Amino acid sequence: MTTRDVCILIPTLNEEDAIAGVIGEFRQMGFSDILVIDGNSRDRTRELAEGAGARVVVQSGHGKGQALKEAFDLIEAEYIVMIDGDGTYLPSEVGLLLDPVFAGKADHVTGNRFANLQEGALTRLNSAGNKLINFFFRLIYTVPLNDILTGYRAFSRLGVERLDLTMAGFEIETEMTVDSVKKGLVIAEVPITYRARTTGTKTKLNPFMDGARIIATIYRMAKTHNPLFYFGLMGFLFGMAGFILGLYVANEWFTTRTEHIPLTILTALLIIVGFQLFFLGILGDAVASMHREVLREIYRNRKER
Ligand SMILES: Nc1nc2c(ncn2[C@@H]2O[C@H](COP(=O)(O)OP(=O)(O)OP(=O)(O)O)[C@@H](O)[C@H]2O)c(=O)[nH]1
Ligand SMILES: [Mg+2]
Repeated sequence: MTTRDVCILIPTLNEEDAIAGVIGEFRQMGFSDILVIDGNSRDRTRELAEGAGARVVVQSGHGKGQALKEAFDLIEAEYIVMIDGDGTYLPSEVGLLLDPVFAGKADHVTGNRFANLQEGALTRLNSAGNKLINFFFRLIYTVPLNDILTGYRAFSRLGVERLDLTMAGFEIETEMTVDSVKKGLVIAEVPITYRARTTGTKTKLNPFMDGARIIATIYRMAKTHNPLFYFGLMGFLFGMAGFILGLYVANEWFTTRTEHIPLTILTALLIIVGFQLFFLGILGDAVASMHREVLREIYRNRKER
């Protein structure tokens, strides 16, 4: 396994201040297969990337997710490293990410930015948002990862081929992590450094919009992985609404003997629907565990052959 088996994949959108430096460092370390997938930058990103020795492809659609998906289909290398083009990750740390895939110990390696977070790298809002999202992820998927949104990752061929990616925007990192967990790929997390952006480069991420989309993605993808959580949470909300309404109706009856017939019916309905959703969760959970067993068996057979 050498640098020749690796493709360095860099998504860019208006990164003229940082891109040449990132590519240059990888070239110096001996990586020659460098693919920049560009989102129609309006600055000199493409020209500078080519000048620095990368192959540049303009993505056909929009968003970081669409770009990475398109690029994955173009790459034939045995190993893929993806890294942002904004200079916030250190190319010199690529070995940390590649070691576990080279050793065959993992199919997907994520760089944990919180291990060495430099000053100004994440705004307080982004840091809190990241922590919340990671907490929410661990709660649903029960996998001890600390930085699921990291942009510095390495994949083995198997890892890339088994992932089914659909997200166009910044939900792509979430989808990569969650889908890997679902497919039972071995994920390894390694500590990395995260720097502040190079002066001049601008973030494309909207903390509120993208944060909400990411949380929605984590929850939505739980439907098949942790149905008890997915349906249980909905059931709990319905049940709670019914319970609170019920308290009100009962209180009215005991204190003033006022009857609220429609509200009483609504209370009963809410509680029944709540329980039904909860049972749907239990049923879903059984189906999901059986599905996982089948997948594991198929996977084992494939490896033995
Ligand atoms: N091809 C392509 N690249 C994109 C697009 N949007 C962002 N990128 C690149 O994806 C990488 C990550 O984007 P950033 O805006 O830095 O987002 P981030 O790293 O999650 O957020 P920050 O913490 O603010 O840096 C950068 O290299 C961007 O240039 C896009 O629509 N298409
Ligand atoms: Mg960035």
